[in-house]
Amino acid sequence: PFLDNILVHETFRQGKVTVNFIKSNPDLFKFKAPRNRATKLLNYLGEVTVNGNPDVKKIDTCKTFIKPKVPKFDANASFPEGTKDLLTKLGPEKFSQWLLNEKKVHFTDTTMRDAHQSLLATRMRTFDMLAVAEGYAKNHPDIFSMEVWGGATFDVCLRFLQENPWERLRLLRKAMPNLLLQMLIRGSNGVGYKAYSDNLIGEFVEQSWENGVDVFRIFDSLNWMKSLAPCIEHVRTRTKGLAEGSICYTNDILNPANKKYDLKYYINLAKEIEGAGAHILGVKDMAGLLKPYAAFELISALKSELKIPIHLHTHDTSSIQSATYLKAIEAGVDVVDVALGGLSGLTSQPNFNSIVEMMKFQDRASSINIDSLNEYSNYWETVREYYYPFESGLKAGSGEVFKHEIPGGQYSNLKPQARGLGLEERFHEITQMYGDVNMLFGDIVKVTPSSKVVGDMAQYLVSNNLTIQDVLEKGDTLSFPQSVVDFFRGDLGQPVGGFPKGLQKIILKDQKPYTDRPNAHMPPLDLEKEYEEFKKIFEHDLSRTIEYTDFLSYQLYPKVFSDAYYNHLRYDNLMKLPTKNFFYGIDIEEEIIVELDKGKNILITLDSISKPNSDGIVTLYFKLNGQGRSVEVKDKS
Ligand code: 3PY
Ligand code: ZN
Repeated sequence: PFLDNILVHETFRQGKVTVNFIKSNPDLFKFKAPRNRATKLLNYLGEVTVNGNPDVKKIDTCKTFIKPKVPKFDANASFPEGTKDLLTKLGPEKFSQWLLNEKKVHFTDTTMRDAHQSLLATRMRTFDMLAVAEGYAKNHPDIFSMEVWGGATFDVCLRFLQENPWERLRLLRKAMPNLLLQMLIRGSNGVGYKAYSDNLIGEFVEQSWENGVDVFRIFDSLNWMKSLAPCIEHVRTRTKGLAEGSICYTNDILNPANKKYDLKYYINLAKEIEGAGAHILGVKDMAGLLKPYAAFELISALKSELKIPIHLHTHDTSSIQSATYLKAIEAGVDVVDVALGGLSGLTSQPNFNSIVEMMKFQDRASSINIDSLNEYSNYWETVREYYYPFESGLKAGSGEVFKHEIPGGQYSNLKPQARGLGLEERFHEITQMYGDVNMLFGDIVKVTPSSKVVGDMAQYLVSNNLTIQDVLEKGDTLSFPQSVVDFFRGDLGQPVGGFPKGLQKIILKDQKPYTDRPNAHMPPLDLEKEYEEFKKIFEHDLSRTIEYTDFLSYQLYPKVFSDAYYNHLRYDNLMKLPTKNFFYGIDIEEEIIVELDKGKNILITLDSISKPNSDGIVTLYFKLNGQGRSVEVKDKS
């Protein structure tokens, strides 16, 4: 290919080659790779069949899968009008008024974001979503919104699923053009774990809107208004979408001993969020701590104090959160977050299907077709089996969540993490320590990324057999996890009531903390210049077109993006493979159809696999559209 590039080069063809020809023409090194996509996919299938998917740590050899049943829909019918059409017609301000005037309770379906983030370590693949997205949008036009993006899905898409999160968004947008698509954004932390330059977050918000997001649920992991407000402003000024500024709920407003996070605190914060221009107020109960009677108090007060609609989110870790929804609905909440039955409950959201049944024949009942909803729940129940290695192993709801206050998504991750550290049998010590660390830190709001700091500290203390007392007495001799040091320096902002000063000194030692916005220390990114630099690094293989959204992925997660990019060059777009084959490879005589492009399908079958030769090389004999193809793979076992 290098010679080809020389032969077609303008300078060469004009016979003007000098000694510096190669040095001064770096584009000679840009090779147009053959677009042999099917071969690349066969190489992947060969690799994963012989050596496994590195993300799947434990295989159950007895496991069998049932083919998921996709509920019927009319592919030729047009999409019935839904909330997205209404937003386009009304614009965000009037849309918000429309919602406020609705009598029935509305639903956000979190199945494609928070539900699998909280139950299956965020591993749900676009393939399984796309199989039902169009039918779901056609059969359920009365759903308020589909939460499909943001939170941890962005990182996990690239890091573990080898998918482009922007492509997921665009495909879902196309498949559900009538419904509002919703994302979760961590204010100044975007979809990452640290603060980013303000102009990068602005750009990210704008591109999220351009690629399909309508509702931006914005929160700050410390409920710090200074980090929330700029993001609300980005949505207002750079998109025509809805800014859902959110309060993160912690502690218990009905506990008389709780002087910090009482009703007054939440009402004041909510008013500030409304004042900053939010179109909707989100009440984000990330750990599922909002008990039923507290929900009635809180939602009633918010309804009487605010002029914008209220959208409630919870996790069913304790298993009593449907009672919370009942009381919140009685108090007038406008929208609640639910997950389809097959992916609901425990650390996920309450059961959509059952909540719709609960509201049947009531004043605020919704018009959702429950029979169809049940079919989609069954679909997800079957699909869920493909993801068995990522199940957390939790079997029942736990009242202990009211003690340790661990967010749903983190709780289900903590168990595998403890296993990884060899601390599985001390899991309950870790959860208890989490609660103790929270109190040591001054009772902070705990949600990504502040929750990670508390989790890191709890695991550090348990694994080193240290106590809270040890931290206070000999903390100056201990070296704490980096995330804890960064947090006490002010890198995630300022917690409610400030940092406990004595502890801050113990943790920071000689470092100086700061109290302004972490973003204030970051100069704006020179987007144009950086994009050009980015293209120089990545635009050398034309089999993967570089897009501006890739540049944003790179800015948020440089290493993760690079790895995913090179993986794409090697194996092509793995999003196209069925989930069973992506995680577990292909069986002998199994047939798979892969749609490379619209209407362009390939049929793959595996005929046989050789024994490893003396170099450990295994040959897999495939048929690709009936033609024999062999692939060689080094057996790493
Ligand atoms: C996230 O930030 O990913 C969350 O889901 C927080 O609750
Ligand atoms: Zn959540």
